[in-house]
Amino acid sequence: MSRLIIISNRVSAPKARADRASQGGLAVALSSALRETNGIWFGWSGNAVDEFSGEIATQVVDGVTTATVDLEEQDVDEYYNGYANRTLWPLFHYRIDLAEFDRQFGSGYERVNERFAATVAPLVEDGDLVWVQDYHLIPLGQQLRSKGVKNKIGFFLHIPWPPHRLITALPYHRRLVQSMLAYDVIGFQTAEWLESFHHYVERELGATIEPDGTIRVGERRVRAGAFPIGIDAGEYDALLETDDARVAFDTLKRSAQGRKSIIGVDRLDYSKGLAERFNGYRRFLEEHPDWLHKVYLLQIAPPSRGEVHTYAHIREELDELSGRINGEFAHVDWVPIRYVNQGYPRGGLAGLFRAADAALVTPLRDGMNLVAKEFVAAQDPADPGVLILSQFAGAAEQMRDAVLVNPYSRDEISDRIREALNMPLDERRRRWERLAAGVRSEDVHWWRKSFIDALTGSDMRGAAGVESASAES
Ligand code: GDG
Repeated sequence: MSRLIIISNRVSAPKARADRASQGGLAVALSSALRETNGIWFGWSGNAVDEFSGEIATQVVDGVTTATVDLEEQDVDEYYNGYANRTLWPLFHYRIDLAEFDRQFGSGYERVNERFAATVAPLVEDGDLVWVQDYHLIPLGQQLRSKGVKNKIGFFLHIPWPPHRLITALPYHRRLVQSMLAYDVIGFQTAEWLESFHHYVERELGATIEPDGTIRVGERRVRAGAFPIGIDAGEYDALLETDDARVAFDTLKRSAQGRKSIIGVDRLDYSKGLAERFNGYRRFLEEHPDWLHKVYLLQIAPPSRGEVHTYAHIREELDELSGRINGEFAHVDWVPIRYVNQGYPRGGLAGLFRAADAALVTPLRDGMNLVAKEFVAAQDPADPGVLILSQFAGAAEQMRDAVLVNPYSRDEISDRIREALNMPLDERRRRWERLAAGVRSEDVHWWRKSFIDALTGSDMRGAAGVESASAES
């Protein structure tokens, strides 16, 4: 088996075996591939230093080798806070109004990608497979090629690929996309993002798309496919057995006092549609006074990317909105929204998911959305809760048995909440069984294997199967 080299912005340092439950599913899945192949996970350490040295710090924990490098303050500002989070993230989530185009950001982004390539290239040996993760590192493949790396290199984008007309607003968009032709395989979360990519390369780069998904631009051939990421469903079962999960489950059930509970768990990010969700829930309370006192929304929203100005703004907006809704509807013994602005341990979240009667997962745009899958995995098969899912989450392509909703419409959110809270047990079970079967079979190990198979053989059968399997379900 070829050795795997994973490169991502940050490295999720493996934890000792006893702490695995506190690690995310993605980190668990990638770590197991690294362990099996004796591979390396390379990325930024998270530290800022005065001067870039390219010195690599390696660590081996539980059989997984990580290699990290420090960046300069200016790199962090321009590449991470700047181009990645203030240019690409908003633009790729269809928020061109929030995207900032700044020459400094662009040059910082290219500089860091070049620094990553120069640092990691000497670690790459003949026969290694290199797998680059996400929007921070789009041009890395080309940079690696320029350092003489001839190995197979794959790229996976965790966020949406925007429609052609949107991405053309990005200065030097052609240069960015052209750099992607250096990869052997490019993976997207869904058939929709793949289709947008196809449109782009056909229109802007004069590419042709062959029936097996190969993109041909002149002499260059690149495979692109949809590889929807999943969760580690087995690990989720184990999480539900932890003390954290049991305590959280009991606490929620006890404090609900027989009321129905709806849960939302999202990083505090404008793409997650939190204000729209609160407003939709408010519409539900206005339209259905019979539900007052009988339901509440528990919204957990740990802060993210505090250094980016927009995130401070969204926090203020939600504080105010939840305060206003609670002020308007609450009584001494009931508040309609419990808004928690902090993170929870993973086991605790799993217990809360299991205790809830419904989940509102209503991003305005999301590459996939793993919370939707975690909620399904956490349910009691005998009495499962209902997943209300945005039609604009990548997950909606696979999870057709969720209650799908347009997250921009308060009326629709209100209607779907009513539908979920009134849904008879047999329908809840029917929907959940199909959802759970998908979450279990198309899990994170399946995702990793389909991508790696595609990269090794550059064999796209796994990816093509994804699209047809999803369409049938
Ligand atoms: C990107 C893409 C894509 C949340 N709050 C807490 C907590 N979480 C965990 C969830 C889930 C993860 O964070 C969030 O994953 P998502 O998929 O929902 O969203 P992004 O962070 O935006 O991830 C996304 C993903 O990459 C993978 O490709 O699905 O579309 O945007 O696992 O449970 N975890 C803990 N405490 C919290 O309070 N421990």
